[in-house]
Amino acid sequence: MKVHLLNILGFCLLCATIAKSQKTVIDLNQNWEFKKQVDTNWQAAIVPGTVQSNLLDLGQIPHPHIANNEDSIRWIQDHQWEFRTTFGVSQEKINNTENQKAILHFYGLDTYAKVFLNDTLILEADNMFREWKPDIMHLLKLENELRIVFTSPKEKHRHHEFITEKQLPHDGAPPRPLTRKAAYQFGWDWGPKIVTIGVWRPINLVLYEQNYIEDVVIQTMTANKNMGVLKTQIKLKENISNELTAHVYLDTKKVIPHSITRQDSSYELTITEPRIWWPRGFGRADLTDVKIDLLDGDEIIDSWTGKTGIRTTEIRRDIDSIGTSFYFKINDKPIFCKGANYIPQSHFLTKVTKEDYRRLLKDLVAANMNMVRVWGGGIYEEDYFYELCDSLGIMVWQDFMFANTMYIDELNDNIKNEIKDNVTRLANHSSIVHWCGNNEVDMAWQNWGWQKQYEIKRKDQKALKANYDYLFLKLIPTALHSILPGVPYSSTSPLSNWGKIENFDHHSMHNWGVFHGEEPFEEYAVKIGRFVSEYGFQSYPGMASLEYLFGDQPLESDHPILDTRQKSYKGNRLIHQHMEPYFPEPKNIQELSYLSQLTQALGIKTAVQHHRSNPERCMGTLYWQLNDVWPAISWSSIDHNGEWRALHYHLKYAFDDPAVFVDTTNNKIELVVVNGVKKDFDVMLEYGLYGSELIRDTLISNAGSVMKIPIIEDLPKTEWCKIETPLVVKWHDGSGWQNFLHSFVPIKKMNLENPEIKYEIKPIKGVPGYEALIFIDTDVPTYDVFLDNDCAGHFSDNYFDLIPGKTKILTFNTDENCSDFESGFTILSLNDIILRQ
Ligand code: BMA
Repeated sequence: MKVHLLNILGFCLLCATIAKSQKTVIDLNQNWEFKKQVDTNWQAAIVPGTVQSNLLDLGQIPHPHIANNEDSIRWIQDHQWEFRTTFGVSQEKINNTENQKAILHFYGLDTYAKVFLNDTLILEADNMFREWKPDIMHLLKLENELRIVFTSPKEKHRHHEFITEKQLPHDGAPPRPLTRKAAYQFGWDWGPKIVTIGVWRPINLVLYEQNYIEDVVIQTMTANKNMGVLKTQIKLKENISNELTAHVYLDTKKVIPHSITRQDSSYELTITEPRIWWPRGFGRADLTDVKIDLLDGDEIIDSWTGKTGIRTTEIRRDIDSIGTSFYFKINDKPIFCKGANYIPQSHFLTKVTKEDYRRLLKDLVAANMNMVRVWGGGIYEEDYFYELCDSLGIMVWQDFMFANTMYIDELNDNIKNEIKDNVTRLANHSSIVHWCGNNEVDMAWQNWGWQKQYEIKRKDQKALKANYDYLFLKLIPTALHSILPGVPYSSTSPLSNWGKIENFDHHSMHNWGVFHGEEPFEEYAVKIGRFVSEYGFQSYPGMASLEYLFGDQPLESDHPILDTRQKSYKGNRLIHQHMEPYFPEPKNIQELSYLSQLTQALGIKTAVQHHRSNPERCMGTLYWQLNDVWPAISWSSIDHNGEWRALHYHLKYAFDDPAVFVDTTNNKIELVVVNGVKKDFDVMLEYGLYGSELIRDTLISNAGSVMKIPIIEDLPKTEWCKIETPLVVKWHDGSGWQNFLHSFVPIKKMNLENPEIKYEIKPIKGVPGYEALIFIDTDVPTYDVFLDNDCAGHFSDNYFDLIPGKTKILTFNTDENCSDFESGFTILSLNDIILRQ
């Protein structure tokens, strides 16, 4: 195999532009090849990339997201695979052996890898989440071959006693608990089993002479408008013999030089009148640019640049008059957290683009959320994910990657290094306000009967529980706090189990009473946790996803292909069970998609309403789940293709500030106006039964307030609960009128009329892309109007109610050329479906 000339040329160009003593970083992500270990033919590979992503690119496997293909690519994960590349290094660097140093920096190998440089073993990797930096100077030549041999997790653990003799709890494939690899890949109740193998993050060669800045951690100790104190830790790659100096620049202003006498040093920087970082709704998410120059005498030997958001974070878990609180304070201010649980966007992680991250987090913001939980069965996300959260003012609840199993102690050293790598990498992201040990491990161990289900012997139970306590109460928080002293940490989510009503008075809660407990949606109004970090309900994806996943099969609602997309033990029965009280029986797959999405939206909106209306009790609401890993029947509010489900549109209103709800839980009818942000609003309200004159009201919705306005006071519940006329609710908070219809009887029992919906489409932008304004009117109250089009694009609003005399104006936009938008435009409403029955 020939060393690629471009690598050498690229390297020499780099040499020319870099001061002699500074480090040189060479990207080694080109010219890769891969093959099954037993084969002889190498094929070109994209790195970072996995075996699966490369085989897909080469057209050698079918796409697992279509039809039953998931099964037909499973063989890949049972084999051993090799990747290789070559690279050149200049003569000058090799000869300069006295001062010259070299490491290979592997940002992520998935997972069991033996790495050979010029046929010498330099690394044995065994954790997908770790970074590796073997020293390779002694092996460097003018022409080098880097070869990585991957062993499959199944093969690796084939002889482990927890495979051959006993079990650990595992929902997916058995080696999952034994391996430090993203748990969702072994199968989850919303995703397929695709155990990837390969190089999933970049590889660089770093050449340096004396030393360089390996890590910088900046932690805010004090943040107020007068003063900010930043603890700055600088870690150098090598020990030092002579004193060095660090020059720190904040927003290009130089701060006092700091002398560095040790490999690890730490000092405090004080800034007057700092620009403070706030979460959305509480101020600007200001970030401060940081540059650190490392000097040896007058010579700059390395520079580090980054950003920091100056802010403090705190978690409050106090005994109070209700039970035990659980909430966050940012810059000393209690913040109501509204958001979603995030799962990995794909099994093809290296194919997730910056644009995918941008779109998803913008969608989160568009639905007025301020927090996202990176769930523990996935991955520590890409830097870019957190950079976006920093700049958008999104708070991140960061789980460590442990979920739904027990962990044996032989992993502990590996885990300790994993925590250090990831906390160091993520430490400077002001968006991360909370670190959490794991997802549902403690709760499951105590409540799910694992001990019996997996026939775990008493002795092993004791050892597993002891190691649980050691990991999540000692090892992980100690490692975290050794880097970021005092940052908010909780050992697990949830800290309290939904099984008993009194548990809702304490801690964090995953409320799975609705769904796993099959309770009706009304229970969301009664069971309100202190911080509800999970709750959710499933629906079918939109038609575009369904058409895609069906491939060339007929689109039928009882087609067996759909069974491949329902991974929950509950099956689809529960969706129908919760749909039945409110909506008619769907007659085809399009109605099934639409009605199941309205059912999901109704349930989750009920929960959000009651969580937000009771801030004295509840200070956080994170529904399960924001996104999908593939096109599926799932809990997500956004389909895998980026299309919003009805839930996401409805959440935009439910999470808004102010949000207006109708509450009938106290046997009276009240309008509830919730304002969770740091701003007062003048609100105009109009409400009343359709057909009667609407009552007009104005009020000031103060920052952080919940106002309850009794309406229709002259009728007892026995009467109003029979009213078949919709209640019209309109409000204006300075940014345009909004409205909805509320029905007192289940909507399918309402006396609805057939609407005549008129619309006008005004294109405002043409090729490339397409954008249009849409004006819509109706002649009778019309529920849950759903607009659709053949072009993949985004409607600014959807699944909305229309009130006669009130023109709805919205936009559609797409990057695609969509010349036939008008002919592909369709409108469906709940009135249409109910009247068609
Ligand atoms: C929660 C999550 C996931 C799961 C979801 C739906 O417990 O933590 O494990 O996918 O419920 O069952």
